[in-house]
Amino acid sequence: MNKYAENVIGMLRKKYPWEKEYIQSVTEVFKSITPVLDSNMEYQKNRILEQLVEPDRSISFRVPWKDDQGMIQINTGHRVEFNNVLGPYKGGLRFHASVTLSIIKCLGFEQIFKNALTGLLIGGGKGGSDFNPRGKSDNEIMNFCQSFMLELSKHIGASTDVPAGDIGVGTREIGYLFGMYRRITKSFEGVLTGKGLAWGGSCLRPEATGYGVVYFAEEMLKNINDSIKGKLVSISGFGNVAWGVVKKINELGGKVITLSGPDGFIHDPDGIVGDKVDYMLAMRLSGNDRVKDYADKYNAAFYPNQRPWVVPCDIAIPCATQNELDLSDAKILVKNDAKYIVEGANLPVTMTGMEFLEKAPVLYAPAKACNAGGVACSCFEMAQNANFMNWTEEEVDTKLHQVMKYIHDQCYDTAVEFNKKGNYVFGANVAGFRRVADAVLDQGMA
Ligand code: NDP
Ligand code: 2IT
Repeated sequence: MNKYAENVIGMLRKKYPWEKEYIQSVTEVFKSITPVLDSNMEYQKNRILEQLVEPDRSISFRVPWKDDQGMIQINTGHRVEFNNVLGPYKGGLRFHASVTLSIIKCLGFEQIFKNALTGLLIGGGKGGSDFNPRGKSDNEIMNFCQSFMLELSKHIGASTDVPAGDIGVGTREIGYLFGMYRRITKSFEGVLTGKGLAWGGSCLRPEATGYGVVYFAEEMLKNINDSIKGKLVSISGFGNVAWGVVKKINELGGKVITLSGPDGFIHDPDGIVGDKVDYMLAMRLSGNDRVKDYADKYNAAFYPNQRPWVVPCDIAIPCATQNELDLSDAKILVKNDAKYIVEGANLPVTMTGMEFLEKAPVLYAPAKACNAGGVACSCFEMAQNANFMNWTEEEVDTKLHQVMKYIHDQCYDTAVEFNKKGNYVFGANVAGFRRVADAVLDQGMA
């Protein structure tokens, strides 16, 4: 690694020794950008890395709410506004018991470069809470969202910071959050994305992340004269991203044969097609964190407490959460002749898994490049809201396709420029970093 980058990581380790996830994501990006830092001293002279690793501001707050028994519950909320050199802070809200400030900073850091890769005008941010939506009633979810927004509303706005969904936050939660923002501020504006279609949402936003992942994969395969048609695809998760991936893979003639949840995975050799795809949505909305229900209903095999990567496939697409595919999973996939690993979730592959995949005979696409379709569509939603207009499904889909091809080509071309053809991790990190870092230089923050 470049010496300057090493020093900045050392400084982070000293200052925030408990932020392991955050430091991991910074290290991963800094490893890649070594040749750029080596060849351009302007970045070091202007202390660009120090400027990027310290968020513009990070807000943590208490979220009190009442459960259905009338008991007061307390959770912690966060919003990290990382960097707005390319546009309003933009990134999702995650509600999950595992949320900590370190995880939000790690996701927010990734988001800066992901958003930069889209070529659109969006900066980087992320937020969330350790609130666990599993098993909560609709009323409890609403109470929590309203209390969360009571504080968050002081910090966000259509041209300052625009949150969206992530794990545990879908259209229902965005609805409660948006309703409370509107009541507090009297303002009906594009302050959140992922809204319902009837009240300012964009068509295809629910599908956009998953569709984008598959559009990216399609470009990657096309580039070596291959296609999705006839491919066996293993995925993890059964949430929003997984659902979009399944729909688009089916449309392009591939076959998805696995899904997973915290309870284990299912293997359905007939493919997740027809009403099985709708059933994914029903399972998600049921509030049960079980994928076994699918196996019971459709007579598929269920493997408790295991991950789906043992099933032979051509394409593996992790779509659940961070660090869900480790070195041993990566080795099994390669041994079983998987040719493409495409990240639907954010940071799903562990550091050692990544290092192995970068050298393995596979094409490996990192999340910040291939799951950027969600945030890109969020930006389309902001544009529609700013103009009080709605675009058609065809318009949104065409633009989404263009953005994903643009991201693919940037990653590919940047890797070629540095003699690392086919290394999408390198291409994504360098292309994203250069756009942000050069904007910081142009805007004279140093
Ligand atoms: P959902 O909440 O719709 O689904 C998440 C899925 O992952 C659920 O099946 C969930 O089960 C499972 N999951 C969550 N945490 C864990 C865990 N610790 N162990 C095992 N399983 C887990 O979220 P999304 O589909 O929106 O998000 C999935 C991934 O995609 C995340 O990494 C997210 O950051 C990323 N992403 C999402 C975008 C979006 O637009 N929604 C955009 C870009 C990336 P359970 O809840 O029961 O734990
Ligand atoms: O990780 C992500 O890119 C998201 N959760 C979507 C962010 C957004 O603002 O749409």
